[in-house]
Amino acid sequence: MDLGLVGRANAGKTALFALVTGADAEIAPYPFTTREPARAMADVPDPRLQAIADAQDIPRRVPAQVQLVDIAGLAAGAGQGEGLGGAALGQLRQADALLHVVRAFANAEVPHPEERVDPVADAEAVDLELAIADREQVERRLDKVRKGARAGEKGAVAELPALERIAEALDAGRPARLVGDDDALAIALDMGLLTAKPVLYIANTDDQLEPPEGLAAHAAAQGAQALALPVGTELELAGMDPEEAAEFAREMELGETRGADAVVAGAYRLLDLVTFFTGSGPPEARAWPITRGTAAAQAAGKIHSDLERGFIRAEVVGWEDLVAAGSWSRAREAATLRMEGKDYIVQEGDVIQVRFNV
Ligand SMILES: Nc1nc2c(ncn2[C@@H]2O[C@H](COP(=O)(O)OP(=O)(O)O)[C@@H](O)[C@H]2O)c(=O)[nH]1
Ligand SMILES: [Mg+2]
Repeated sequence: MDLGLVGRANAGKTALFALVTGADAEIAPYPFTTREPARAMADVPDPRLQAIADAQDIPRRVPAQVQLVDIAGLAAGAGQGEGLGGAALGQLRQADALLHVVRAFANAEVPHPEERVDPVADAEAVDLELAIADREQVERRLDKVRKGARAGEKGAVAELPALERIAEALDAGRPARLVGDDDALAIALDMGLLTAKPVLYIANTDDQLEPPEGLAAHAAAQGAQALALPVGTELELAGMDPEEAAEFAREMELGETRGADAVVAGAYRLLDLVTFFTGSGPPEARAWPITRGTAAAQAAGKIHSDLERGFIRAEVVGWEDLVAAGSWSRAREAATLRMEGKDYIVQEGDVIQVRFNV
């Protein structure tokens, strides 16, 4: 699952990328230090995984992961200070969701394209740029599909009204994710339209833990959510030894969980995945992301193709019942563990052991 970073130059995209993935990245107050898209994985924090493993003394815990993509800046548009452009945006079409980093920190040493800090205006500028790129892409597709529809091609005839609705939404200043009907949204996502993707706004603050006034409202109007993260401070904390960092976080009243975890957890929720677990005993408990509505046999195939091919049945228990029971055998005794067949739709938080034969 790919999360693409967007935002104006010097908003702190690369800093967030480094914070969340722990990857070395060049963070500098010059636009366009990022040339090739950088990619790195981040673990998705999940207290359920820890609880499942703790309850059964399972040493190895393998969290779900997401990939962050920090796109290359472009020379074109640099004068306007947008820090994004056609080709760079193209690198985001594959992303499953976007993280939109918005500058809300003051630091005068870090140049701002317009020499002011205005989170809502910045967010609007980037969103407009995304919408323009989408609109151009829709227009190109419309040209093709209109021709096809005139020639009586079935697919084109079916697609045309949906495409027109997407164009209407964009022309009215609405992102494609708010087009309002499922057919059109599916087409928009399939085309990789940027404004169709789920997005999480991240206000890069000095130390505030709430997004600035107006940004949450802007996010809501875009069919999205916003959170705040003092990326600079969090990066400093990440560089300290854990005890020192904990002390510092207490003094700064930054809360117990580190903010980067909240970003990854929030982004993961955006993807609207279902998480199931394996971990019926040592040595390993693991979280597995699947699309909503996946049947047990296909879910087993995520673990290993043999498990799908030779699927007999799945033993399934809700993670809370397993934790309460303390072990797989006690969950069976307590009758909270049940047998499910290959067509069972895997539910959020299921812990699964697959019986198979190949
Ligand atoms: N004071 C402060 N500076 C930051 C923060 N986040 C990033 N910066 C600085 O802003 C500059 C640009 O950050 P960078 O992550 O490269 O921005 P990008 O262009 O969006 O990738 C760097 O000098 C960072 O150190 C922050 O939260 N607070
Ligand atoms: Mg950067």
